[in-house]
Amino acid sequence: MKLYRSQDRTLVEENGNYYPLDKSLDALIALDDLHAHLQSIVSAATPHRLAESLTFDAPIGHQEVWAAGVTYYRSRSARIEESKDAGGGDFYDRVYSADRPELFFKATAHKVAGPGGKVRIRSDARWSVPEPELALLVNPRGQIIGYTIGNDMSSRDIEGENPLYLPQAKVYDQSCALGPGILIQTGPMPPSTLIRMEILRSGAAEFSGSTTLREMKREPSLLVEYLYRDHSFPFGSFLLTGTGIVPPDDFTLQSGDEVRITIDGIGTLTNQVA
Ligand code: DO4
Ligand code: MG
Repeated sequence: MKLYRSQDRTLVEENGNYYPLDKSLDALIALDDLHAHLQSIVSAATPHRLAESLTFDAPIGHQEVWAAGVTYYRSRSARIEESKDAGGGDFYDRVYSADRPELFFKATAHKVAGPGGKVRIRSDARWSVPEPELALLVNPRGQIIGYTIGNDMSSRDIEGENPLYLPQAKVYDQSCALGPGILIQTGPMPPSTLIRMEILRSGAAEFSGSTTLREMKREPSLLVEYLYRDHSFPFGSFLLTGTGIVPPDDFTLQSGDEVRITIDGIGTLTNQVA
């Protein structure tokens, strides 16, 4: 079952049928057992076939979006390379193997683009990339209740110049995209789950890459355990789990590029670069 937001309504989808809900996303995420609640609605209601023209909004309410970093070997190597003049070899290598993960604040709803919306590159950045990531939906009690697709847009030149610039490299208007819907599932995603990214320029593929969740070094539940330690989230949170796909160093995003991120079982998140 997948949860969607469309024109300020919430909907649950199963087998191509959509069922309107009478609760906000915030209220749904706070429920004791969201999966059971949605299942009871799907079993009791008459399905609606949606009009073709329906568009989906970012599936976020008042949740904060956080992100984990350097959870894939590919991310570790790319960061070491981009920050070598700033001594990056050491601190990225250390965080890759340390018990404590890298966790950083990424966005609130205001900074998040939905499916079909525009993501942005910073006006003062020269080297920008999308980061395709599995996003966990975590309820206020620290339980993972769903999964969606996240794009952790990043300014690699700013991040590489000095690690203390990370918040500026990562957090700005439309620096994050989420969607299209949230797969509501309490069990883990299979390690074989494929994450794919394609970047189109003038309609032609400029970059494509893939990875699987098996390549992720850390357990999602442990990332959540660190995030929720001494830290409360009354509306729950989204946690991006890091990127395992990094375009080559001579690639930078341009205005007009289209970023397509697909995760097995969830769908495809498509955004244009403003
Ligand atoms: O350490 C910088 C950010 C890492 C990151 O965003 C990632 O690995 O996905
Ligand atoms: Mg990232």
